[in-house]
Amino acid sequence: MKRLGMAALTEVSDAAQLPGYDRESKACGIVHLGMGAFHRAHQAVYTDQAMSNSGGDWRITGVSLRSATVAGRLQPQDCLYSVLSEHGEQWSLRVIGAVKEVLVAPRELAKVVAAIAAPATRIISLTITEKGYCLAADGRTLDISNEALRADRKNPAAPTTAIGVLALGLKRRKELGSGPVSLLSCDNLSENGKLLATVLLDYAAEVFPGLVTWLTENCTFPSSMVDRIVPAATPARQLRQAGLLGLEDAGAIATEPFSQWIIEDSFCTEKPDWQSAGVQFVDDILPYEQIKLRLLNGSHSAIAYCGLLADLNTVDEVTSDPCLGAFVERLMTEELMPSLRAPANFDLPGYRDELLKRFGNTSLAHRCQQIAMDGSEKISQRWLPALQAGGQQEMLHKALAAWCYYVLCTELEIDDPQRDALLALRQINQGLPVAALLACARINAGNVEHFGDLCTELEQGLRIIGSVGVRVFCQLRSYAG
Ligand code: CS2
Repeated sequence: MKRLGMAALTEVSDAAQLPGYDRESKACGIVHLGMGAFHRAHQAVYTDQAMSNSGGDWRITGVSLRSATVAGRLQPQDCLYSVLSEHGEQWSLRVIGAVKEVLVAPRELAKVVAAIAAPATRIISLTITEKGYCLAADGRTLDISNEALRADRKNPAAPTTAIGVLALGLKRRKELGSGPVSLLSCDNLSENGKLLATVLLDYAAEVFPGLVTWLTENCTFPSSMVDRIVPAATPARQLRQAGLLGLEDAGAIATEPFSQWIIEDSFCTEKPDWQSAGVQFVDDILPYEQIKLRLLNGSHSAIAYCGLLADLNTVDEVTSDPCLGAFVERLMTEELMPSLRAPANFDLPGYRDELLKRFGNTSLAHRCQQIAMDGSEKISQRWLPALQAGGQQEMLHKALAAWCYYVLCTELEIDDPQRDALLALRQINQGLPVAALLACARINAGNVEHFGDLCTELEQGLRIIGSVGVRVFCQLRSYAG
């Protein structure tokens, strides 16, 4: 089978939609840090559609911060790749042309810096995941004890962290007089734009003090809420997708039909015609972020940990399990929904119903293991605000118990920036170090009321999971006290 690329575009199957613009004539306007599947199935698709609708020089220079895998897959096919959206019988396939090149920061730092500093670059967007922000235990400021960041602070001309690379590029931009740039965070963190501004300014204040005023005068940091479920690609699924496309595609991504992007309207530069591609611009992003983070991501994490303990592999297997499915629905309806302040006319029950359908999408085969990753970073974004909101929390505590059990009482693989600390807690044989574990997830006596009671309840929960299993545990009406 031939491979996808500019020369093979005419051989793409009729079932696939092609970029609706002349690719070669479009220059880059966006630098994106973090070229994972999520960016390629979300922001890049909106940008592709915006250029099809209204033109503009908005192609994307992608930057991988660590691995050369994505560059190795995309460069040989002129950075073209296909996105399959699928739910049951319904599917559609399109080839995305928005990405112009993929740079690998560890080996091409000078090019990355030049791209950030180029006058043509008007937007720098990021999907660097929660841990990329290097947040301290307070969840709001830069973690100066972070090892990679410490190395960057010592040697800011050769950074490896996203923050270090961004700061170096922006310093160059200032020196060249290339003008303002909008910095757009697309990660699952509440008020992601504010957090990005804080960590970047904290870092700059220490290593490039002369940059701080320039940043405040030349950059804005719109927050945004991004939503599309994008499971990690598998070779088997890519093979099937190649069959639909009629060409081999090493960058193939499969996702769901649903996609949403809500952005705070605070750009200091022009932007692509994203609105025509379905992006919603709002003045106050917070309620939308909270709804998505708590109801989608909060439920997702509960599904992942309960699913792993029940020996289930995928999200749809968990939500179709009679005990766990009912548990997830109660968590959403009885606890997470009441903790939220929805904007006027927002249909929260409708949103939940749609989420349950999305979770039930068997085409995605979204693995619990993928969502379980980086729990120590995700939990404070997804569960802590609901813990702090008061009200009924029985299910939420059970979800938290499932995470604690997974870390402390199983042999299951842990993929987490605090892996070493979590494994050390797993080794402790005397008692259950629940409080120490919660502290790793930024939950402590300082930010949650009745923290001691919570720990006692969780310890009891862990024992119950150990004796009756997670399914029965999740069904128990009340066990605390
Ligand atoms: C998931 C998210 O992996 C995870 O932690 O909860 O990636 C989720 O699929 C997206 O935020 C959906 O928009």
